[in-house]
Formats: sequence, C-alpha cells, structure tokens
Amino acid sequence: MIALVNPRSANWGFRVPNSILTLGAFLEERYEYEIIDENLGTNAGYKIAKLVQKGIKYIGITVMPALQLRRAYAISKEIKERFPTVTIIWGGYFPSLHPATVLNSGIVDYVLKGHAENSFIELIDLLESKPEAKKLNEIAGLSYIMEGKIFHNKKAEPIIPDIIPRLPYHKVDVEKYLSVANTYLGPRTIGYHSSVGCPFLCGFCAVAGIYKGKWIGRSAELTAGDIIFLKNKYNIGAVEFHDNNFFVAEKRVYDFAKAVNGLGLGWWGEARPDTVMKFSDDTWQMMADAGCKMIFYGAETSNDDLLKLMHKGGTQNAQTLIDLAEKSKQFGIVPELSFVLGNPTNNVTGDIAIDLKFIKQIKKINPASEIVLYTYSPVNFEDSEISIAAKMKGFDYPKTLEEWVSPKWQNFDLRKNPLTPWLKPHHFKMIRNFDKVLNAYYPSNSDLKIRGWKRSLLKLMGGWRYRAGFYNAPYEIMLTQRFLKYRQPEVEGFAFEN
Ligand code: B12
Ligand code: SF4
Repeated sequence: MIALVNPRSANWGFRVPNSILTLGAFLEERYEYEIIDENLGTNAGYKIAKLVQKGIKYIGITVMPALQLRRAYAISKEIKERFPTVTIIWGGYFPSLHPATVLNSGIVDYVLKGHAENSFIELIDLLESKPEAKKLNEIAGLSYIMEGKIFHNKKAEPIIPDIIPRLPYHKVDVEKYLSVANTYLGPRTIGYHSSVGCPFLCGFCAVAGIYKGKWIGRSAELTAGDIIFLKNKYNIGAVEFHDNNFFVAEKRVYDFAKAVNGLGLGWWGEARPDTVMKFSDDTWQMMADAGCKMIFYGAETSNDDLLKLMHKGGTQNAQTLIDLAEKSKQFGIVPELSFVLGNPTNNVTGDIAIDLKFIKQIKKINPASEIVLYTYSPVNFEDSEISIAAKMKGFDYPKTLEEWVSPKWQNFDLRKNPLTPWLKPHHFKMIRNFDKVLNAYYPSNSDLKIRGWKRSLLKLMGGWRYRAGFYNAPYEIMLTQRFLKYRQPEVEGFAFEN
C-alpha cells in the first residue's frame, strides 16, 4: 500500500537506508509497505510503476540535497505524470528546509518536516479516512497546498530515540550493503543513527535550521544492544554512527564504549572539538580500547571572530583544535577535521590564507589528521547571522525545484563550488590547489589503495610544494592523482571506503 523510496544518493559508500527504515519501523503492523533503494541499482520509477499497478497509493520519498534531490525530482515527475492519483510525500533534509519550493513544483502533494514518523502515519490515516484520524491542519510538521495556498502546520517535536523500535532490517537485503562496505574502520561496515538533532545552533548548519538546538540520544544500553544484535545476526565488522553529533553526552559515550569493548568492532562518529576536549582521559581510553578509530569534527576555522559570525557557540577556538590534535595523537584516534572556507567576510582571501596556514600547523602536530575542505554554502536558516550576511552580500536561493536540480546548484549542494557572490574563481582555485598539494604530501591514511610506492611517489611530488608554500597550478600532481586514481576525501560517499 505504501512505497518508501531512497532515491540514489551515492555511487559508492552507500549504507542501509536508515531514513526510510526508521519510518518503516513505525509502519510495521499498521500498514503494508515496500522499501525501494536506488543505491542498490534499482530504478525506482520502474519499480513504483509496477507497484502502482498492484494497488500502491502512497509514495514516501526521502530527499537530501544534490544527486538524491535530482533523482527524487525525476521519479516524482514521472510518477505524477503517469499516475496522477498516487499521493507523493517528501521528507528529509531538503524538503524540511524548502517546503514551499517543493510544493510549488506541482509534483509533490505533501511535505513532512523533521522527524516525522508519527505524522506520516497520521497523514496516511487521514488519507485512508480512518475514523480516529486527525484533521489536515492538526498533523505536526506537515506542509500542504489547499485552494492554491500553502499552509505550514506547527513543528513536529523530535522523536524520543528510545521509543524507536529495532529497524526492520528484514525489509532490505542487508548482505548486499555489507558485502561492498569494507572500510578503514573494518569489514562489513554498517551505518547506524543513535540520536536526534544537535544541541547547538551553528548558523551554517542544516541540522540547526531544522532541530533548533534540540538533541535527544538513544540510551547507551539500547544503542549497544542494537549493535550487538547486528554483530550477531549480520556479522558486522564496523559501525559508522551517522548522528549529527554522537558525542554530546560523555556518560552515554563511555557506557556505550564499555558495552561494545572486546567485540572487535571499529567505529566512527561526528563530534564537536570542544565537547570531546572536556572528556576525561578515562573516557578517551575507553573509546580507543573499544574500537573508536576516527572521529569527524566540525573544525570550521581557526579564526575566532569568524567562529562568532558562524555562531559556532560552545567554547571552541583555535587553541581547542591544537589541543585536540595532540589529544587524538595521544590516544591514537584519528581526527577528521572539516573546515568551512570562503565565508561572507570583508577579507575572503586573507581569511582563507590564515586557515590554510593553520592546517599546516595541525598536520605538524598530528600528521595522521585528515583534513576535509568545504566552501560555505548557505543553508536555509533565516535567523542565523551568517545567513543574513550571505543575503546582504547578494546571495539568494533558487525559486523553483527545476533550478535546484540544475548542475550549477548541484555543485552548490556538494559544498565544493558554491555560487556565492563573494567567492571568486581565484578563491576557489586557491582552496583546490592547496587541497591537491596537501593530499599529495599527506595521502589519506584511510585510503587503503594508496600504499607503498604510490604513497612515496605522491609524497615526493607534493613535498617541495608543501614545504615552500607554493600551491599554484599543481598540474603534475593532478595528473599523477588521476593516473593513480586515488580517492581524496570527496563527495558522494564516505571518505574512508576501501
Ligand atoms: C548517511 C548520509 C549520507 C550518505 C547516504 C548514505 C546512504 N544511506 O546510502 C552519503 C554519504 C551518500 C551522503 C551524501 C551527501 N550528503 Co548526506 N548525510 C548522511 C547522514 C550522515 C545520515 C542520514 C541518515 O541516514 N540519517 C538517519 C535518519 C534516521 O534520519 P533522517 O535522514 O533525518 O530521517 C528522518 C527524518 O528526516 C524524516 N524523514 C526522512 N526522509 C523522510 C521521508 C518521508 C516520506 C518522511 C515522511 C519523513 C522522512 O524521518 C526520518 C526518520 O526519523 C546525514 C546527517 C544525519 N545525521 O542525518 C547527512 C546529510 C543528510 N547529508 C548532507 C549532505 C549535504 C550531503 C551531500 C549533499 C554533500 C556532502 N558533501 O556531504 C552528499 C551528496 C548526496 C548526493 N550525492 O546526493 C546534509 C544535508 C544538509 C542540507 N543542506 O540539507 C546532512 C544533514 C549532513 C550535514 N549535517 O550537513 N550523505
Ligand atoms: S555542532 Fe555540528 S551538527 Fe551541531 S549545529 Fe553545529 S555544525 Fe551542526
């Protein structure tokens, strides 16, 4: 009766589709549903058409920006044209931030914003004319069009993760995901989500725009229970915690690590530098013992004034990052530091140069640090200072879905080449050239394909440039990198795939 669709989001590095599996967990025993995951090579349009002929009436599609948005658009357009009576419902990050643009396209009937598990069931109940159903304007998180006018209902409260039932893994072929997921963390890597939202309000972040500073974690006990279940049932070897901020609560992290210690699993998650710097050495040691191999951090910038503009909050500053590099080295947990360059300031070139220099300082302290460079792509978080600065400098979003799915806006979404008016081609080149030289001199340790002579060759080529600070036109490196086909921390998949 319902199809839940994960449009293709990655060419490699994809994982079990947790977004729609979580919706499925709430549908079990109430409505029949099917899961369609295009990451496995399925053509969703074709599969849906077959299901519609069998009586499927509702299509729930999860949508994050870029490739997935493009596919979601194509699938929805095709289904609406061929089967106008089928109801199409979008949820996930993109529609949550741009509901009106999505509804105005005419190919989507409803948008459900944020964690919408309960609202999704309420909407289906209403469309199925169940006697206990709520009215349209009572369904939290719902946006819809009525008589040509768009309505946005009150926000849905974030779900309490402890009440999420175990995900219906039997609905997907887990083996298909695990058999291609050998990563730096270990073989048979699975993705798992153990919390909702984030307690911070960083002005450049989509998570803050949706959850507005709320975070709730699944208990350490239930989280560890799920991981042990996955180990016993599917023989997983490693876990990527896809939480926006896995490490918010030290005790939860410690208890989880203690519970999985000895299972031989490798694991990874995302954190804030200032949070983990407050953890005790005991907790760090427990994390390391229990298999935490790498942590992804929002380093953002070494410029403390810029951090304020970004509304990073907390106690993070440049010194925190230096301390973090040292602490991570001490405990052997690789820090993966993500920087956001090209912000809307009055000294774009100078600000970028300061951060590039700082990155070299970090690498000197802890050469194992992985560096990920993004350029600032504003997210729809109207009340944030940095979004306001972006608007003042002439930035605006596309007004239609057609524009969003055009190649130039795809690049914006990938945070690699945004269309922000203050970022000129020479800024973009400055970042890209540095990235090339850095990745040659320090090939990613997580790239298991770059070993032995390949590694030495790259180091040799990048070495003199890196030491001399001469990054311009690194064509010889680009050519060699293409030849060796080595993977840099890039888009469309997790960076440490084998
Ligand atoms: C895993 C992941 C990926 C994987 C996808 C893996 C897979 N399944 O195969 C990969 C690596 C491919 C990926 C890529 C990208 N990602 Co991504 N990704 C994530 C991540 C870490 C987890 C998603 C997830 O599974 N969440 C778990 C589920 C349970 O939560 P959820 O998705 O929010 O779903 C709930 C609700 O949103 C809602 N919901 C979701 N869908 C639907 C659908 C319906 C019908 C309904 C009713 C409700 C609903 O209910 C769900 C259940 O509670 C999120 C961050 C996060 N923590 O969510 C980023 C995130 C979604 N990604 C993001 C981005 C930007 C990207 C990229 C575009 C760029 C990049 N450089 O990372 C790329 C490109 C994608 C592409 N090629 O199109 C951003 C989106 C930000 C934004 N501006 O909107 C996020 C939020 C990360 C971030 N903090 O910036 N990603
Ligand atoms: S701490 Fe990270 S996830 Fe949380 S709002 Fe800031 S950037 Fe987003």
